[in-house]
Amino acid sequence: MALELKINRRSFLKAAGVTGAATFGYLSLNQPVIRALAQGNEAAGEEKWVSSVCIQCPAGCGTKVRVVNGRAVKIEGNPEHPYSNGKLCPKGYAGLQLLYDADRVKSPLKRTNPKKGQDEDPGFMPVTWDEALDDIAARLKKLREEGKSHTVAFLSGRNRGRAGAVWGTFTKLYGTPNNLGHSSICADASKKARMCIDGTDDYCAYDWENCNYVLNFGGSTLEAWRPTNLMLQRWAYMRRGRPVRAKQVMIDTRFSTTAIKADEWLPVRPGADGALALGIAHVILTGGLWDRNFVGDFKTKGRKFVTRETVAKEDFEEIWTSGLVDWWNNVLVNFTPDKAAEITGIPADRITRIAEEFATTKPAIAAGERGAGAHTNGTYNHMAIHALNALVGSMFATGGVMYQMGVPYASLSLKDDDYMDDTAKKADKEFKEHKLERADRAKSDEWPLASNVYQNIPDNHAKGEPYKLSVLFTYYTNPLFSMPNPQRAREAFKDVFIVETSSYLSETALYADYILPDNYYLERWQDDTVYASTGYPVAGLRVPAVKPVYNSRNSMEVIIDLGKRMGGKMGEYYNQLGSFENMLHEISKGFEKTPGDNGVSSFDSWAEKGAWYKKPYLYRFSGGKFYEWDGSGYNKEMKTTEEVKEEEKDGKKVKTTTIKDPVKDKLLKTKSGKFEFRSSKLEGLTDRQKEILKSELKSPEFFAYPHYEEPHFAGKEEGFPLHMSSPKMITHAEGRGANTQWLQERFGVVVGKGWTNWVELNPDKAEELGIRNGDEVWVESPIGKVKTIAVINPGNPPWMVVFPFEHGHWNYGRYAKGLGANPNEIMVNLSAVISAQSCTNATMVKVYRA
Ligand SMILES: Nc1nc2c(c(=O)[nH]1)N[C@H]1C(S)=C(S)[C@@H](COP(=O)(O)OP(=O)(O)OC[C@H]3O[C@@H](n4cnc5c(=O)[nH]c(N)nc54)[C@H](O)[C@@H]3O)O[C@H]1N2
Ligand SMILES: Nc1nc2c(c(=O)[nH]1)N[C@H]1C(S)=C(S)[C@@H](COP(=O)(O)OP(=O)(O)OC[C@H]3O[C@@H](n4cnc5c(=O)[nH]c(N)nc54)[C@H](O)[C@@H]3O)O[C@H]1N2
Ligand code: SF4
Ligand SMILES: [Mo]
Repeated sequence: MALELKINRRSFLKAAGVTGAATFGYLSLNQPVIRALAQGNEAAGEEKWVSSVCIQCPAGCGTKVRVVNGRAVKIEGNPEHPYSNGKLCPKGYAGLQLLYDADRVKSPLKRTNPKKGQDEDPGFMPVTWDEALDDIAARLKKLREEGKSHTVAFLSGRNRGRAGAVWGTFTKLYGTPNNLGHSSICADASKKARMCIDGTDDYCAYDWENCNYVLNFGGSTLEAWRPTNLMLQRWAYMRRGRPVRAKQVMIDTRFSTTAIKADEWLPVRPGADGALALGIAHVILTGGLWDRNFVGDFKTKGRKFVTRETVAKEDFEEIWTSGLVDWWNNVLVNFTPDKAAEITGIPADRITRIAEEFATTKPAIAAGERGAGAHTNGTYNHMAIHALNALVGSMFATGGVMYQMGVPYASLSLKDDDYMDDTAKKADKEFKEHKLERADRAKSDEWPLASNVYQNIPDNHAKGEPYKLSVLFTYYTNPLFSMPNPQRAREAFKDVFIVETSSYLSETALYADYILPDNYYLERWQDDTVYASTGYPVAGLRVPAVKPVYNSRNSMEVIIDLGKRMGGKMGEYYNQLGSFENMLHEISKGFEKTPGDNGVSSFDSWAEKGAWYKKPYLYRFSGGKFYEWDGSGYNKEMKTTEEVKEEEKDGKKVKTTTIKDPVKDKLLKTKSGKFEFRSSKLEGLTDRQKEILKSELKSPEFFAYPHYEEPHFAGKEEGFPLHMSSPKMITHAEGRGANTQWLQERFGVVVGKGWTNWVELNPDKAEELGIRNGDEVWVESPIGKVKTIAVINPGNPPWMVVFPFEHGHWNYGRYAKGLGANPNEIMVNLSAVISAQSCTNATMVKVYRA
């Protein structure tokens, strides 16, 4: 440290030629000398660096935690983790403040006031872990005996690694179908859209490093999306780190940071992304610009699609796609750039130019996230966007789109199936036979393809349909805050017995009957497999950096402990399993067979390095064919094979032919084994399911195609004039970051605001409304109004009101409580068809001075 300590901060910055402005922000903190200066001279005593993984967003960046005398004093990016590469986003560095937050829940708490409400004091009383868990186990056992096990629900949000499996096993053995997630308030529209047309129910992974043109429909590359930290690094590489600079086109309803930094911003009308994508598809097809290797061609060479002229099916031969001619004849034939311009507000000649650039500047990617998705038509928007990737041949191509490969964990030797007793088996059977529904109604005829319908749970419970809930466990999710119109949950959940696992006094915690505080992420063991992003698999590991500061326990261990207390077959299973830590040891045995690129091949080496990963991505589309990695290159063609077997059966020779289609099995998992412009998944719904879906659509005849479905906006008919969107800031950590002082200080980096959120208004609109910068204003929707501060932003279109998410907590500790306003309080609960994506961008409001 001696060298660094001799340099004072100012003279160093001068010598390095760095201006004050350039050191502002997080990137500068990665430079080793500044880092050393920031750490100061506190290194006396025992020092160690422990590997962990950040969890302030779903990126899962590997970290290194500097621990001095048992206290964590610094978090940095883990250079061994391929997402971090030694770097973090601003939130990652700020994690220490949450660890040492004085308002953390310090021990298990039991409610003494049976009345629940926003203004009710729960009268929490500290209890021991044994008291709490025995009491909860007794309640759960009684419900089981009464035949009501299905009324117990487990609601989880930020599940990482094996956490989802832990909840899955508990619900399965207990006998409830209610293992519920939060993905419908997150980003299910893009996942379900892909499932409908290319067969994979997941986000895409993208080869950004090799991509030359990005059409981004509402994915907030420089502020959110995922994995945020890696996206920031890739953006820099695409723009400055290589000889060919990739072009970035940002399609957003606001002049976001990404839009500011992109080459072009297309200020699309809210919910109109699907129309833009169709206009682009029309230009690609009429211009003869589609990828012939992937899509195929007319039998007559040189022929193109012609506006307003249908095509005979037999005239076109598709290769890796299906349904193109049907899609053209039904949807695209009249969907000219002029039509797209009318809907999107983007001039037709600009749409044409962008389409031509996109199709000719290869490799190109069309992507996006909640911007295009969080609308009633969000699933169809994403189908239309994703279809562009097929048209230009980007599926599995270098610089294109991939799917995330899984981590080769060893499976547990203990099989939960063997420990299902009669109650568990009955619940499982009845659910599979549709006699029993989930509390959110996902998988019912109304939502057959939805993974979750989180935002409807309060209404379903209130109506008693499918039934009333008795017990609700919440893990890493805050339904009383993060869903649209959370008043519904505040009312409905008054009579539900809630067990909350948060380490913070969240809004949901105020309704809890028990709080079982989880260890903070720097205090616990937990694996962390990445979401779709790199394509190749990555598994991080959280190693406890410090001993729990308070009397908290890892929720994963707590649920296993609770399982043991349940007795019977369930108890047996959990006694055999032992602990979550055992589970991690066992799954890590998979690394013995497949060592990571950094040499990780055991639990110990995983814990030391903090990450296992294995490159490269195994599949590649090139020159019209699919190839698989054979150890040295993409040399193995993925060909369909026929295996004919002759067997003797009952004295007769029987011939069986097995067709193996590796592309269909591994990549394009649709019914046709192709990328489907006409979705067999949607056409394959039951008659009843189709009837319900079509009844929701304005264009029911197009239900199986990527198409523009006119969005519904709450408040439009009642005359509310302005569209409200509620995006994430780079300093925002989902609904759980408002207690981080460092981030709050500069929460609105671009607008220069801290410790609050705000609404952004266009200057002309503000003048019309008599509102000045900094004025207190009411934002009112059909369901209520909230007060916040106006920010006049010349980049904001006149029809938009931008209202960032994060604030408006009525609990959550001294730093968060009472700051700003929660846009969800005035957001009407709408869900997109098919995916049940909750529509964060579909409420209309009025704004006036307070
Ligand atoms: N900093 C930060 N990063 C995060 C998270 C976080 O909490 N903080 N959370 C993570 C999670 S859980 C998720 S799901 C992802 C979400 O990542 P994103 O989907 O990228 O995030 P959002 O901010 O919800 O929305 C993206 C953009 O959509 C725009 N938009 C709104 N309406 C429309 C529209 O009609 N059309 C178009 N084209 N754009 C529109 C918004 O202005 C915003 O810029 O982010 C992840 N990354
Ligand atoms: N207006 C608006 N609303 C949105 C969004 C938006 O952009 N705008 N984004 C949506 C999206 S993309 C998402 S993913 C959701 C997120 O919404 P939620 O699923 O509700 O997630 P969070 O709001 O982050 O709440 C997480 C909860 O976890 C608790 N918690 C924190 N640390 C720990 C821990 O270590 N252990 C445990 N067990 N609990 C912990 C916190 O107390 C908090 O109550 O919000 C959605 N809502
Ligand atoms: S991108 Fe997400 S996981 Fe990575 S450092 Fe930032 S908040 Fe943490
Ligand atoms: Mo999310």
